[in-house]
Amino acid sequence: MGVDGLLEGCVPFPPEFAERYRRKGYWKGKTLGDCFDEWTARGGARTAVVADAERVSYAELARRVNRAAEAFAALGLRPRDRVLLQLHNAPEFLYVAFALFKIGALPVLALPAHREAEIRHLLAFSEAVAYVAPARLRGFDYVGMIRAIAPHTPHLRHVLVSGDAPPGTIALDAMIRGRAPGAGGTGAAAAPRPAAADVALFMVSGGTTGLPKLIPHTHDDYAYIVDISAAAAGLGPDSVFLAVLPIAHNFSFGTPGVLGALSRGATVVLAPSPNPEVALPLIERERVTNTSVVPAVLIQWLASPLRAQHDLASLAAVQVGGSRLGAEVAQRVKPLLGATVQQVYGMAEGLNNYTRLDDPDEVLYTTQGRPLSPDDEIMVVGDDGRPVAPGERGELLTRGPYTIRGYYKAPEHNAASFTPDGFYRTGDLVRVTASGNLSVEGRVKDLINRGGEKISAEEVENALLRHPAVQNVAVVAMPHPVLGEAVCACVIRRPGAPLTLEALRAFLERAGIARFKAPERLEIVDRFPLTSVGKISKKDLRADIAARLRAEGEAA
Ligand code: OOB
Repeated sequence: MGVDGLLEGCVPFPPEFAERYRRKGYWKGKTLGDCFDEWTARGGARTAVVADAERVSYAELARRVNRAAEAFAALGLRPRDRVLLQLHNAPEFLYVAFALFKIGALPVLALPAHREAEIRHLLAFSEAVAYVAPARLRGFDYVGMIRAIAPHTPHLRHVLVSGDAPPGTIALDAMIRGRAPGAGGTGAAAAPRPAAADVALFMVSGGTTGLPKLIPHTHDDYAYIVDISAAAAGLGPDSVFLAVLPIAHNFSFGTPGVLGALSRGATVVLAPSPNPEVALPLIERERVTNTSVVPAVLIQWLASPLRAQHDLASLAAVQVGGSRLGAEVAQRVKPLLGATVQQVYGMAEGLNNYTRLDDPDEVLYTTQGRPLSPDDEIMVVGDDGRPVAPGERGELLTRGPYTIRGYYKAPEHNAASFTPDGFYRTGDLVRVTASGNLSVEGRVKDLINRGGEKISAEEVENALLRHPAVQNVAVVAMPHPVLGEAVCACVIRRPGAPLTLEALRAFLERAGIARFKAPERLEIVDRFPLTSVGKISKKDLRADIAARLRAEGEAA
């Protein structure tokens, strides 16, 4: 056990902060499993989850989660065991996540798009004892992947598969429906119960340096952000929330996302994809009132001819976040979708800023909102680390009742990512507007925000450096009309070695790197622009590419 009974490798909130957050009633001393029991008891026969043709009531959701919790305990999963969860937007995701919360085992939320390189790292780093995935999804064979990795991961004991579970794996469906060996007993009830102050789950960060980092949230802090974000989103028992982004992402999982909707007795509709041909008919069929999307998805919906063919009148509010939403796009939401736009500037590490539903249009369209908790502390600092003058641009630092104090087992990285007094350095350049809202205007961290998907430049560079034709490489963001940003690789070639974009992409795929990280443009260069201290000037590289794209656009 670490300090304060917190999982070792996690940085605790200092006692005076923890005490204040409890005294003010933010942290209620309930685990997410306790919260789930309250939500499902209240929800009863009402519909909790809709997916494909299936409709699951709150009562049935509780039964399935309890069976899964018992089966997991019978399997030998213990409090604090890590479980790598790589499920898509399906009810099984919720059965597994809540069952793990109940027994105090810790889900690590991987994205369905992660491939061998990321999964191998996450399994090894988290020392996960179990891995949960679909057998196949969108043509990808998850079982084949884990079979290739398993021999190198000594901690991994169980592979649980939803859908057709091949020999050597455990069928998740049987566990949830109570047919698994050991299920149906009182395993979970007899097992030790987790403490609300302990870690509940790990989110995966896009990372700014190298491989993804693990973000530990406690039951107390996560239950709090679920609750206040659900309130600020205006969710209630009559709401129908459509989850279109991967629910492994903080935005659609718990801020407010699926958990926020369930906390209010609302109905969650799980969409297998955010594409207009999937999402828009679901909005009509299920009378969806709320959803959360990244700007790239919103832009697709607004541009789709399908929009006019479906009755979207039920939509009350659309949350947009994950990357910067342009004011021109924001102001088209009301006329074209009939819904109020709510800008969300959040991060898996914690802090969530929202515009409020009753804000004036100016605020709704041109700002990324303000913190949700009265105890979210924010500070905008200049290069010298001192607060800038009001209204000036600087890096946003923050700490508060649901913002982590450190990444898991990453003391060196934490020393750079947090100030000595516990503020998280967001790496985002912001300005506080006259209305007291934040405007996100850029970033200091070396990361590409591809339609909300965060990509570490260093991680992609390290992978590309292994290509025989690559002598040196700098990976930078280039402007993209829909995604906002896309990945561009600037490469100095080894003499005489031919290289194409397709070859680079295929190389990364063979290396087991998630496809969304692969460059969409290759620039062969002779040398890199340098800063005054001789580092590669990514700022100049970005400007070069942007200028080149503009010129190409004009020529075309
Ligand atoms: C969300 O979480 P992450 O962890 O994938 O990414 C956080 C980063 C922020 O630091 C910022 O750079 C960027 O994503 N970001 C935005 C933004 N929302 C996030 N940049 C500009 N405008 C926005 N509205 O992306 C996330 C987590 C919870 C809720 C919503 C988004």
